[in-house]
Amino acid sequence: MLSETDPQVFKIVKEEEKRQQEKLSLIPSENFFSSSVREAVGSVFMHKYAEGNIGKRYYEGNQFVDQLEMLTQARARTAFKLPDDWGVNVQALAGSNANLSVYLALLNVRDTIMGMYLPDGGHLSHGWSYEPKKVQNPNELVYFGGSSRVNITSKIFCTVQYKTNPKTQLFDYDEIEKIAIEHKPKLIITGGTAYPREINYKRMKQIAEKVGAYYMADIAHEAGLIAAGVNSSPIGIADVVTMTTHKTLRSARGALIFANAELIKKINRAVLPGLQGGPFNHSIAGICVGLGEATKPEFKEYAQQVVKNAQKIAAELQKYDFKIVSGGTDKHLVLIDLSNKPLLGKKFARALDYAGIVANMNTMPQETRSPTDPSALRIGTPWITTRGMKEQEMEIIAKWINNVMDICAEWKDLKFDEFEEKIANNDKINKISSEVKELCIKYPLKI
Ligand code: DSN
Repeated sequence: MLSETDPQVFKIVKEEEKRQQEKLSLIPSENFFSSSVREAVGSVFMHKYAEGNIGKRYYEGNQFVDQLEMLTQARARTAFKLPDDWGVNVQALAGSNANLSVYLALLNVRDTIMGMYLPDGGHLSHGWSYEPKKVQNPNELVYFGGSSRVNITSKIFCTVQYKTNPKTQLFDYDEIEKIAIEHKPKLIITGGTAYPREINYKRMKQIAEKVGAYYMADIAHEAGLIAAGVNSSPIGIADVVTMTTHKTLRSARGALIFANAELIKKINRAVLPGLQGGPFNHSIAGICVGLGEATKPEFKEYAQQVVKNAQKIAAELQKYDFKIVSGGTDKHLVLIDLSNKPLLGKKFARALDYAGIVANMNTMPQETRSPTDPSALRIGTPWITTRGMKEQEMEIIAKWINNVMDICAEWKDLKFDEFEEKIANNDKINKISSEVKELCIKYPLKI
């Protein structure tokens, strides 16, 4: 028993459990898994090395790992309605590894990759670099990065990034096409972390075809919504589809890569021996269980409710004069532009956390501030929907969010540490935190 063998770690685990139980996670990339998923992740599969692929391992003793990986592949095929001539890799340890494997399989050093501009909602692994202390021109529709090549993708490849349309905050497909024609990327990427709208995958594939590029759709955020048929799918349209498994898909932490039979062979070689050693069989076990859950009718209802909840909370926040990027959401996430409010993302996220509402500061389209102190707040509904919350709870949560903004407005000009001192022991914030706790008790996590 951990409590006896290592009380120090046990205590930290219990404190985290209490935090998760008593606070509302509105971080759109987080979710709470079933006890079956967690049991599989904690299983004996964590003890086994299994470099290689099914039936062709470098170690003996993989009879059951092979069975597990075959079942996971089969469930992934079913969950994402894979065409017969597509294959799946379930071994990538995380989303960034999955993306790097695709690049390693399909590209050469210094090839050009074209992804979405990170502050507009792209992802680090889609080619991010920047110029320190330089404010980006929000009116330029294309971005070439800078000397600070913080992500390995920008060290290896030439990068060009497209932005959302400044007026609509949506993908501007004609503009993306122009950029692609001019810069001839070898790979075009969509997807990311803070784009609240559906992407027209067919149009993106047309653009890629026009310039002779591969098209990779990274659906990490919306994978569960796509599996449930609530968002449209790029499977069979894009050349490659990558995703993490632990966000809306509500499986264990890991990643899946889908591609046609020819590309998936190259990608398998890129995962191993290209980038990784042994797969995390225990994570694959959890992913397998989660994929099984994701094909049940209850999961479709869950995914539908996730979107309804996100749309409801966005609409409620608009009533309190919060500006919602792109005017709403098609998905599980809502990006709140705080430029008309007293607090921006950093202070607001910390104040909300004291009130028991966990969110994250975020950049937004036309951002002129640093990602360490940006203009927006990102929220999402996967976790609170797993708790069983519905539209009426979204009304309550939106009200709390607005109350926290009102309470903290008077401290908006304080330095961050002084601001935190004010909110740390504030009666009004503490009262909201108690109310949040009461709501959480009504919708307990099944630990
Ligand atoms: N960390 C993920 C997110 O929060 O969106 C992206 O990798």
